[in-house]
Amino acid sequence: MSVPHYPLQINGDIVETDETLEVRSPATGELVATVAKGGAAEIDAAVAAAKAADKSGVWRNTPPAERAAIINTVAASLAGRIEELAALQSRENGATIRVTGALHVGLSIANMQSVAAQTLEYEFEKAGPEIGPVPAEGILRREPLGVVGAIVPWNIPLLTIVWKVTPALAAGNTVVLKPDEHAPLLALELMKEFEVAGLPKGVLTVVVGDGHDAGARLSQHPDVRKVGFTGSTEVGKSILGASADNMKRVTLELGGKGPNILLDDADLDVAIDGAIYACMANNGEACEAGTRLLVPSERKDEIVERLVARVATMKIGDPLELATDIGPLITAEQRDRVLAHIAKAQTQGAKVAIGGSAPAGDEFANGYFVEPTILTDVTPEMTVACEEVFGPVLSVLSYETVEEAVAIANDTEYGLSAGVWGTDEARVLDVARQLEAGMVYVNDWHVLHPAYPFGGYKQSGLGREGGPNALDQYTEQKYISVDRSGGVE
Ligand code: TXE
Repeated sequence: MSVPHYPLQINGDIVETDETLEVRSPATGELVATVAKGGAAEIDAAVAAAKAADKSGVWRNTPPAERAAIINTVAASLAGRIEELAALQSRENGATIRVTGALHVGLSIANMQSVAAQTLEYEFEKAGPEIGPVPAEGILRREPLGVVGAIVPWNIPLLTIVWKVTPALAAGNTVVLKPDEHAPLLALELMKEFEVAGLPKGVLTVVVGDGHDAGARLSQHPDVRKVGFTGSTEVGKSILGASADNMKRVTLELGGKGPNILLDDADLDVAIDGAIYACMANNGEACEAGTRLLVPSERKDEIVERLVARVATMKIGDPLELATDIGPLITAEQRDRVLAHIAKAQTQGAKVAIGGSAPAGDEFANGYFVEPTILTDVTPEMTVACEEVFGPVLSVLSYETVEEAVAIANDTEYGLSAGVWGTDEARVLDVARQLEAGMVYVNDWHVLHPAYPFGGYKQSGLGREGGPNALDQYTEQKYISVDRSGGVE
């Protein structure tokens, strides 16, 4: 089978570059596609095209209903290709097919439809309250920002793209998107769909390239008015720093260290599965994963025993097989980083209850697999309890009182997600209200819904994506006052 090649496309022109990226399956090493790799020069050309498209008014003056219609057309095309695109994503980044179908592609489509619906209702301009004592009226407007940059990671590419690109386009902005160099294919497929749906040239451009080159240029570019970023907290800080020069608006979705509190009345029949799902869905490569499981000390042994029994049944292997629970991590570096975290945790006193290694066997020889791992006897000051691991590694910590559990949960610079399991509604909600996180899941996890915002407290980010105010993040507010005594009829 021939391997597809994706050139870049800037301002309607096909662009081949000096360097070609090979996108390889992290499960097998198989070549999935080749992609023209851009750098600062291609970013400059894409931003110039986006700026020209913005200035021409071709998109910002398109009626919102037409913009929404294009988004809906693309969402419908993606829905018609869901199995193909989910498989492409699984081959590219190793996320399992159940997750790429439901979360990566399925939820992305739902988000696009939600944003399209919001666009129809959005008050781009409305009359404000009367202004006294002069006979004046106010007008409130929401206007596009201009050129928007979107920089996204490899772990859940399409959803992190859609969270930025859809509201940006819906609001009338033009967009330059830089996907991660390890997982650019869904971005390129999305761009093709927008082109087919009739998006004018220059309005959306995808430039695949390295972070330090293409990404850095996009985040520093003086003509870019906003950057939406998902990735590491470290790079997020550099993007925030770069934004100061031209006062770019930023939305940042960064790392997490999600605490997951099992109360003593939690129903373990659901909570054990839930705790594993919280941590290990998407191979543990999720910023809002629940990676610190806080359990009442008197139930710790029982809980660990049940976690181990459940993890022992998990199937690790080919991400394209429906039965697979855990696929490979994205790169050898990420695998080694995760294994190093497990080793360091052990030197600091944690114990491996199950897993802990790269799996042995021929089927794993060419992939970057890590066994699903449960670490016990983890204490809050251990590195594994403080830093994002980004792999299928669940740390179990014990607590004596609920107050202590909440204190441990909140004792982190991250604040993206948190969870609590219990059967007394008043009690679980009381704990949920105390947790310092943008999303708190009660008796479940990963309940991402287009109607609700996604984003973090503290160093997990800035701003929110999706939710009811998705377009606010990609518009500037304007107030116009009209003084009737000045002769305006
Ligand atoms: O992320 P990076 P990496 C965390 C996770 C993971 C760690 C490292 O803990 O183990 O980060 O992953 C672009 N200017 N998350 O190194 O580098 C880069 O090309 C502008 C959490 O892959 O942050 C890619 O497009 N852009 C996370 C994007 O930033 C730059 C998802 C993310 O890559 C850049 C991924 C620069 N100087 C990793 N350097 C989450 N929040 O979900 C890199 N990039």
